[in-house]
Amino acid sequence: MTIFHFSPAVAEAMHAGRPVVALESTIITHGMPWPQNLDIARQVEGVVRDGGAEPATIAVIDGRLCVGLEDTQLETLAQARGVAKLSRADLAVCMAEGRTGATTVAATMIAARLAGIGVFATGGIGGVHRGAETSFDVSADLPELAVTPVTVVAAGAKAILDLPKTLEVLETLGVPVIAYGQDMLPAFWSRSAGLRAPLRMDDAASIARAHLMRGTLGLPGGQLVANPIPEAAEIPRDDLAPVIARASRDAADHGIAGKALTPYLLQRIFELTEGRSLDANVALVLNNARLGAEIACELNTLRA
Ligand code: PSU
Ligand code: MN
Repeated sequence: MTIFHFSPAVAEAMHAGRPVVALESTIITHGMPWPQNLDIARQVEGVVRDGGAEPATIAVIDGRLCVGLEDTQLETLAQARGVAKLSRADLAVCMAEGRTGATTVAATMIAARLAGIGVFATGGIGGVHRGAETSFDVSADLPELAVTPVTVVAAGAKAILDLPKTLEVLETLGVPVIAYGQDMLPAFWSRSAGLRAPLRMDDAASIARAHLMRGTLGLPGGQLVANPIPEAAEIPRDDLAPVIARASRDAADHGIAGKALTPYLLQRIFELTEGRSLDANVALVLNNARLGAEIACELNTLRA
C-alpha cells in the first residue's frame, strides 16, 4: 500500500537536496472562503518558491497522504464541500477508509516529519479556547508541537483564543515560543497580543540552529515561531476586540463547539469585518511563507 504520494516537484526537490517548506490544507478548506482560498494558496506557494524553497502543500486525497499538490488537486480541494478536517486523532482513519481530508497544523506536522521536512509555514495555530476552563477545548496542535520535531512559522495564536492560557500550556509542554524580531507575542491579525513572548530571535539562521540543537539534545517536539503581521496589514487589537466578542457570543448561542468552532469563528469574523480579516490573513500567511522559506534554506545550508 502506498501511504505517501510526493508530487513530482516535491520529489525532485527532495531528491536534489533542495529546501522544502510544508503548508497545511485546512486553512484552504476551513479557514478561508472560496474562491479567494485558491488564489491565496497559489500565492503562498509562489512566495515559497521565490524564497528559494519548494512548497509542499499537504492533504489526504482518496486515502493517500499527499506531500505537494498538483494545481488541479489544489483547485478541487479549494472548492470541495464537506471535506474532513484532520488532526492527529482522525488522520489514520481517513486514510484507512480511502477518504479525502484537509490537514490541520497537527496533522501537517505529522506528515512533514514522516516526509523529512523540517519547516512548516501557516497562518495561525490552534490553542486554548476562551472558556476552556469549562469546555476543555484545547487544540491538538499544542501537544503536537511538544512531540513532533517541526519548526512551525505562524503569526502567533489567533486572537479568538485565550492567549495567556495558550502560552501557559505551551510552556508546560516545553514548546519554545519564539517571537520573530520583537519582544511581544504577535496575535495573528495584530502585531502584539499585549503579552511578552517567552523567547525572541531576530534571524532565520539562529532559528535553524535552534531547530538542529533540539535534535542534538534529543528533545522531541518542534518550535513555534511567531512572526508578526506586516504593519501595513495589521488590524489594531481594539478594533477587533468587539468583533471577536460578538463572534464568540454567536458561537455560544448556536451551540457551536469542537472541531466546528475555529472555522465558525473565522467565517463569522470575516463577515463582521466585511472581509477585512481576510485581507490581513492573506498578508500574514504570505509573510510567514517568506520566513518559512528563509529558515528552510538556512537549515539546508547547516545540514550540508
Ligand atoms: N488558523 C487560521 N485558519 C485556520 C486554522 C488556523 O487562520 O483554518 C486551522 C489550522 O488548521 C489549525 C486549526 O491547525 O485551525 C485548529 O483547529 P482546532 O482549534 O479545532 O484545533
Ligand atoms: Mn478544539
